[in-house]
Parts: sequence; structure tokens; C-alpha cells
Amino acid sequence: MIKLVICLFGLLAVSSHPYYRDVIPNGYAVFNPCGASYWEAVGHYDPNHHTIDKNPFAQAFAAGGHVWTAALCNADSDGDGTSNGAELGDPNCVWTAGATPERSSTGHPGICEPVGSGPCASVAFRCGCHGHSCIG
Ligand SMILES: [Ca+2]
Repeated sequence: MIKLVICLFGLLAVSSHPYYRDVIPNGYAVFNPCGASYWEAVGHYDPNHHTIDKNPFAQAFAAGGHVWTAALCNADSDGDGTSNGAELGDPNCVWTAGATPERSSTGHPGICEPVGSGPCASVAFRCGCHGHSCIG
């Protein structure tokens, strides 16, 4: 019985969110506009936690069946003027799972950058702020 529980727990662990990071370019090294470390919870507004609220990139990723497609790559999910592919290091949208991306991630595909200014001035998200109250 204990072995069964451990096995089920293991299955849950591998089927949770970190898997998604394997199917987007630089999924484990996504640029963090709010700090020096990578943005770990890529689909969320909190860089370190899988909060309930999903950012626009996560919503588009889910709508497309959690697959890195040319359409998702070319889209600008967060509306900051730079495509998801360019932000994640696949500017030509040629990356496939397991391959080395063309370059490093230089932006976050679900966080409008620069945070709080330019095209993002009207976006409620601010660094250090997450949850419904600050997404607006
Ligand atoms: Ca962005």
C-alpha cells in the first residue's frame, strides 16, 4: 500500500507544471524582469510560486494545447511589442522540444515589459505584486 501511494505521488509530481517548462524554449531559464534569478513559475505572475492566476502567456499556451507552435511563438501574448519567441530565445520560431534554443531568453512572454512603463503603463502588474488584486 505504501509503495502504491509513493508511486501515485511520483506520477503526480511528474505530471505537474515543471513538465511544461520542457516544451517551451529556455523553459528553465526564462528572463525575470523583476530580479536577477530566472522566472521559475513561467505561467504565473509570481516568479516562484504556482499561484491561481495565470499570465497571458499561460492562457495562450493552454488554449493551444500546451504545445510550442509557430502561432504561439509569433504571438505577443503580453502585449509589450515583442513576440513570445523573441522573448524566450526562439526569434525565428524554429525550436523543438529537446533542442538548444537559438539564444538566451531576454524577456518574459507573459509579463509586459518594461514593467510599469511604456506600453505596460496601463497594465496592473507590478514586480512583487501577485494575486487578483494587482492584476486588474
Ligand atoms: Ca514580455
